[in-house]
Amino acid sequence: MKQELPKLPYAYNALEPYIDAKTMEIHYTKHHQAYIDKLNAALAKYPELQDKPVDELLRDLYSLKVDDEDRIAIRNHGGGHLNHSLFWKILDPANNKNEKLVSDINKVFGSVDEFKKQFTDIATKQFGSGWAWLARDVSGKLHLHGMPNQDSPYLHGHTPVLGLDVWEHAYYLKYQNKRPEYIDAWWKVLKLI
Ligand code: MN3
Repeated sequence: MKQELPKLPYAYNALEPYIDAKTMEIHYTKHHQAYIDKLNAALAKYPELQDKPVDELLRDLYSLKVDDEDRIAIRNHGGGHLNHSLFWKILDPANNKNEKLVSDINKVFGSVDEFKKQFTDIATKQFGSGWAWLARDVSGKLHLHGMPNQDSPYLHGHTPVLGLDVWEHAYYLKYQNKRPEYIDAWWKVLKLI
């Protein structure tokens, strides 16, 4: 089965004024779609992999029987597809606070404010394109990661919980080079914690 763009559960302007409608539209219909198209192209000659969930493709990336260039494409575009699918969900303005997540954050980081400080620092300092991640390891413990490009926490067996896209395409129209202002706005949109 070919991968498809998941439905965006809210309008492009739903995150205004923090994330503008034009950025949302381009990010979702152009950038996310391009990752999906390129992932489908990379999987075209491996029918046995097309029904495997994308997170499993990433968890098992180095044992997949694929050509090296296709492995790179699966890493980049499979990652891009999954990362953005999660990004739209966690920013849903209909989300409520996730009490379990807040409780786990308090246990690991001491407070939500301290967690935000550390996560913001990673997002701010990520060199070039990439993401800041909060992810759970196999035991459920929370970890912070800064990862380049579209690399996913699944690549090292972690399950992503919160991800902040700091590629310039995520903020350049509204915030230009001011990544810290975009990160600040992103926290205002996030309802989960
Ligand atoms: Mn993006």
